[in-house]
Amino acid sequence: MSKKKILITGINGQDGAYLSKYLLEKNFDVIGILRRSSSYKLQRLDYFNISDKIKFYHSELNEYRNIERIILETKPAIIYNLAAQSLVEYSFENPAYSFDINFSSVLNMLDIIVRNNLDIKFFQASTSEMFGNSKLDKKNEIARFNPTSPYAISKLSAHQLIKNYRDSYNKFFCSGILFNHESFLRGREFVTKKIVNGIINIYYNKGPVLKLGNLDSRRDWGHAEDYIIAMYKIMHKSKLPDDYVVATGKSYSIRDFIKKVCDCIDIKIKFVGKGLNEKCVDTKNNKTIIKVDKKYFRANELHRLKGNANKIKKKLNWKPTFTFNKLVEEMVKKEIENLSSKNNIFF
Ligand code: NAP
Ligand code: F7E
Repeated sequence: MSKKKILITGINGQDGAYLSKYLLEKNFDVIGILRRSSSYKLQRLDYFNISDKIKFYHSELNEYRNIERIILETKPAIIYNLAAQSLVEYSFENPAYSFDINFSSVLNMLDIIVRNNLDIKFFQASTSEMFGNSKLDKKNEIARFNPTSPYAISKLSAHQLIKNYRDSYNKFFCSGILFNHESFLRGREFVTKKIVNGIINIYYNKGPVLKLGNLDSRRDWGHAEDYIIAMYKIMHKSKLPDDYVVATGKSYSIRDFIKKVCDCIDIKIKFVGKGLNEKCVDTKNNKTIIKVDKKYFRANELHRLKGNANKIKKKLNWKPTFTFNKLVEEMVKKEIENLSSKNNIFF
């Protein structure tokens, strides 16, 4: 019997790499869409040693005709749409592009499936950013949306579209409302990877002082490995198509994250000063390791996020296996291993 084909957009992103590995282990035929680039782009898939097991197509996500050709040619059973302009701060600089990739491209793919009457299931990577700032402590699937960035608005539009197409055309289209999830494979512009990489470099490589923005915001951080299992369960174990919050239910500040990283490598630190003058200092030698920099503050901040994942826990028997401490410890350990390895990976 031929293997089931799965098409993944954003295959060389953090989640694309973890999901590809998982699906290959389950004996699926994995096909990936990459955007063309003048430089080598398969580092994350190479990290898992799986690049040669995947069939690649090249396309920008917003090239309608090319995406249609790929879908018609491959006829996958499921599309996991993981490609996105995923950096919140960049969406303030380039909202139109963020909207084009995160919303219009989703509309195009759904339209291609419906117009060609294809029997393809579709997973959309929705985001906790859609909730924005609100008084509700733990956000579930029916919490109010109040997006605070062009990124969040583009993702919310796509999220609503998934539901609309599911209801209108009776399709197996689902969204995972994913809270922040991290790993060693996280892009270095995101705060967790930036902190781990920055602090390890200072201590092992004499890197420059790390500059960060708002240290007070709080996030519900899980591990990417757990979150791609949630994606899999939503698409393979759910009888009916639906949307699910994926979260740990705990939240920590950026400051907490810094403290835990320093704890892992046995550095004693203290925070001194206030606001833009705040610094993080190594108490052993009084050396400044982190400075607050205005450049990394956003036009509009989402102050705190915490999710309620009871629905996916009950209906699909999913639960996170990584605690906050275990996540940070793994990120630190792998960053140190990478720095001391000859085949240093640079994302
Ligand atoms: P990521 O590491 O930033 O990966 C995004 C992928 O999308 C990259 O492979 C990127 O290609 C690709 N991409 C970007 N623009 C594209 C374009 N114009 N055409 C084709 N491909 C394009 O993101 P991630 O952390 O894996 O997240 C996966 C998905 O989950 C994203 O949709 C994100 O918005 C969503 N999400 C993530 C989180 C999280 O905490 N990680 C939480 C909620 C939702 P390059 O490799 O060429 O850059
Ligand atoms: O910021 C603060 C920043 O960029 C987290 C994406 O995967 O998760 C991610 O979006 C917090 C924010 O993630 C720096 O102000 C301080 O409050 O790591 P981040 P994010 O914005 O939460 C959601 C769920 C997604 O869907 C997104 O695709 O950290 N912060 N200083 C900083 N953030 C960054 N990036 N850089 C700093 O220097």
